Amino acid sequence: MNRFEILVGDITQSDAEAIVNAANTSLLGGSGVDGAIHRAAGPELLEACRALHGCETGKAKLTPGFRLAAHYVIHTPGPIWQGGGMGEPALLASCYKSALEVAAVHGIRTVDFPSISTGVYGYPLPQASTVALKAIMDFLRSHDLPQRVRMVCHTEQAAAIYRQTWNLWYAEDKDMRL
Ligand code: AR6
Repeated sequence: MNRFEILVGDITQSDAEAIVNAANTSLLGGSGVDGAIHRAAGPELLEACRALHGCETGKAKLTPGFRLAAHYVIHTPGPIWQGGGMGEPALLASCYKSALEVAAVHGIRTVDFPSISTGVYGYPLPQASTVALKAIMDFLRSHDLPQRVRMVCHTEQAAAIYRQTWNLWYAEDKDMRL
């Protein structure tokens, strides 16, 4: 099994043990992938999120997946893009790292990510993909869990940008190849 893959799809349909939600700091739902995950998981997800009392940008918190095929949802609020000089890259990297740490601590073997911050929050995809792939690859190289991580892009165009970034930095990575 390749430890890392990039694919196109709807993350609410994922068969991974955990999916990551590009949330906001209230954790009380929203539009985009957050709205889609809440709709697919059912109202129990909102109740579970209420009990968490929010989450800081760059941190991550776990809930059950309820009606999703995924057993867990790992919620992480990404940074809002403000031009790149307000700590956005470090915060975005922290989202991926925190989500993977939560997964590892809970013994979760497979995790699917959406492209955090690149919708409503406006983070440009080329920059976001560089940060995302570095954070994921650094984590996988130093941890046995999760065994597999996938980037689930909503469009072929987004996946093409992730693949381009992959080819630029990681094409030599034989153990993790796509
Ligand atoms: N599966 C996979 N990816 C998806 C899906 C899906 N079903 N739907 C959208 N995307 P966004 P953000 C992609 O806006 O930028 C919410 O209101 C989408 O194409 O969902 O982190 C939250 O509550 C894009 O590339 O998240 C926050 O307030 C990516 O998911 C705010 O939006 C992220 O887009 C968070 O904004």
